Amino acid sequence: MHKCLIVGKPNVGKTAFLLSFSRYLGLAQVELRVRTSDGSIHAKRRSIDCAYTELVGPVPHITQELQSVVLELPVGKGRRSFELVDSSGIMDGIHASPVVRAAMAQTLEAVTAAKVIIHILDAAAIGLLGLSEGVGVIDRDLAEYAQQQGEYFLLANKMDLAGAQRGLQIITKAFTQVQTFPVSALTMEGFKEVKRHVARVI
Ligand SMILES: Nc1nc2c(ncn2[C@@H]2O[C@H](COP(=O)(O)OP(=O)(O)OP(=O)(O)O)[C@@H](O)[C@H]2O)c(=O)[nH]1
Ligand SMILES: [Mg+2]
Repeated sequence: MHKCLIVGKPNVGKTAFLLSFSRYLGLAQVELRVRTSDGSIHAKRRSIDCAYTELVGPVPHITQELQSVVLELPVGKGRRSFELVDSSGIMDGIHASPVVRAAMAQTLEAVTAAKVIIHILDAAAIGLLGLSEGVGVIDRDLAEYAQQQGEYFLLANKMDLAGAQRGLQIITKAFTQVQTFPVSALTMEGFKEVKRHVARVI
């Protein structure tokens, strides 16, 4: 089964996208497969509303492991399953917490194994902060690496917020080679285009 890995800096909306896209594809509940950085695996079933309350929030580094759901999309005359994998946020520099460092290492390892990489940026934050502060070295490095690895595209998230249009312009100028979809994990804006693209690459 194809794995689509969601990556990006902390707080950009990776987990919100995982859950919101699952809802968009018709799920009311998710069976989350959680893989911690020490290698243990467990599953948890939640309604999407409960999972959102539990797993999404404004503090960075909420997600500290890989967590995935199996989803289905119409492809040709049939349907195809794929695993959408959410990861711990990665950032520039070396974090003070060993737990966060281990979680980031797990994300980077997953990047090297993924065939489809969905890189999320916070368009509203980038609009506010501008190019040099808003787009991290880690974002540029990731784009360079992932483009050579396989299917790779960007989601400019939080398009529902003020400043996101400016952020989107900055993103498209900074990543001219990369297909970019403006989305909102809150309103599901842009999900139709993402769904069509994912169906092409899985
Ligand atoms: N307005 C708005 N807020 C969003 C959107 N997507 C996510 N958020 C908010 O952004 C914050 C971070 O969302 P998360 O999904 O937890 O971010 P994450 O990238 O998984 O963060 P880590 O797990 O810490 O790496 C939460 O407060 C979300 O409600 C969006 O499209 N629009
Ligand atoms: Mg998260």
